[in-house]
Amino acid sequence: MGNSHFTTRSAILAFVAAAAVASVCHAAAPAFFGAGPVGWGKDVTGGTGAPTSNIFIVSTLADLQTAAKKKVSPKIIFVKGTIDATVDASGKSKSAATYAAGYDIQTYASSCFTSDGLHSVSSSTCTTQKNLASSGGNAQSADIKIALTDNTSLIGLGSDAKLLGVWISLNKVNNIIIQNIFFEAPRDIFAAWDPTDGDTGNWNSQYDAISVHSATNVWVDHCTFTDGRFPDPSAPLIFKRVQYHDGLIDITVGGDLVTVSNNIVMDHDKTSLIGNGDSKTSDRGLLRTTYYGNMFRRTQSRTPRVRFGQVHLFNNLYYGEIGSAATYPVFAFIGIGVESQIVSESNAFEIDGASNADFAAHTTVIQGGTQISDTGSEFSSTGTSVISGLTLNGVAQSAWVASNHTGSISTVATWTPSSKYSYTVGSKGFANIKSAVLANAGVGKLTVTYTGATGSL
Ligand SMILES: *[C@@H]1O[C@H](CO)[C@@H](O)[C@H](O)[C@H]1NC(C)=O
Ligand SMILES: CC(=O)N[C@H]1CO[C@H](CO)[C@@H](O)[C@@H]1O
Repeated sequence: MGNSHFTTRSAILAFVAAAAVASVCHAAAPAFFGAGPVGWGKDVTGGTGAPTSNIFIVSTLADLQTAAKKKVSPKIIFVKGTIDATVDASGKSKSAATYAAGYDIQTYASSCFTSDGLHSVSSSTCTTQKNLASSGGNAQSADIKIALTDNTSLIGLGSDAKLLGVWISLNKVNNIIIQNIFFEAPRDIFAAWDPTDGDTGNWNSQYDAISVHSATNVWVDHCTFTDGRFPDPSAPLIFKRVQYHDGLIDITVGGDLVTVSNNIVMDHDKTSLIGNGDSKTSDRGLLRTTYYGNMFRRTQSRTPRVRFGQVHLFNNLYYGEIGSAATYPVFAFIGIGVESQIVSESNAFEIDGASNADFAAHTTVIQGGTQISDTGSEFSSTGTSVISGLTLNGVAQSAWVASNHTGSISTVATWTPSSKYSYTVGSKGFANIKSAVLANAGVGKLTVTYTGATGSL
């Protein structure tokens, strides 16, 4: 309360077509939350200014595919209602058989690996299963992948636009807006077991809700992301729990100039990866990303996990759970990876019932990095009262380092966000940050209408 940037609950994005040209405006949006992207993605315009021939309203996966493939620019794709890529046109759930009849994950696992999962073995059954996984994977990818083109906005109409099981691929494209959409994370039906990943192997999957791969100028705003109907604990146990999900918003291979704002990001493990390899030094100077006004709720890790990038986190609300009853127990909110340059300002961290040592163990994890700077973040183990003296980089620094971090970490910022772009830290203090984010984040907080003509699909 008391801060005008945060008190306006909803903004109206009205898209009204006049004559041949749609006037696309963010009318009446509050200065901070809705007007336009702040931060590294500040220059994003997406499909703004699209003529009506380049404006499409889609309600089916097929129409979304068609609209995405149109080679026109600038372009606006409005999503109306629910598009569910996990079911076929008759409403039947897609399964391995949909994409590769004869594939069975249990048969794949038992024919390709020793019973402890630690070693690969070969057999003709394994070869058959791997071939089916490969062709099935290609078929699933072609089915659920929506590759957007330059200068595109993908925006949910009203407050109930949903993309379920869809993979939005931003691959070598520039200038994209994604707004006001509920995303249920896609699942890779052909998840692969890697016995050499970690000490005891791991399942890995291919699809993110949104992949920013070598793409630049991207703004993801006022969306909701979740595993939804397919929470990780519902997956089968084969060696370990099968992990059908990859990231929600992953930024890799030279992705750059990205803003992720005002989203609810919840019930997921590997949430937002920035940089996918310690040896990818070509990412130096890139992967620049700003996150503000987001709620990360019951996310296990990577909010975000950063390599190389200058990453700015401000006014985000983190809500984690620990303990045996947690469905998505937090491993660590922020991953400090190789050459990462994270500047954190006025974030709110909540883990109910957590001790100071729990916060120290779960707020950050050092994964090859050497630096993080923070000012103004606060911690609460009750959801209301703030733990005094517990800071990310302040007096309790020794506790952070001692609890789980080998070596020391610099708390001095290596870059200054205000020298790169103008922004306002809208809320300060745990309670103000929490109430502002709860009031503003996620799908349905913008009211998006469009009454004009559309192009033909
Ligand atoms: C995207 O928009 C920019 C700025 O108007 C323009 O220069 C560029 O050619 C557009 N890209 C495509 C593929 O049309
Ligand atoms: C005490 C504590 O939180 N230990 C954790 C340190 O980090 C490793 C992984 O990097 C975890 O496995 C430990 O549980």
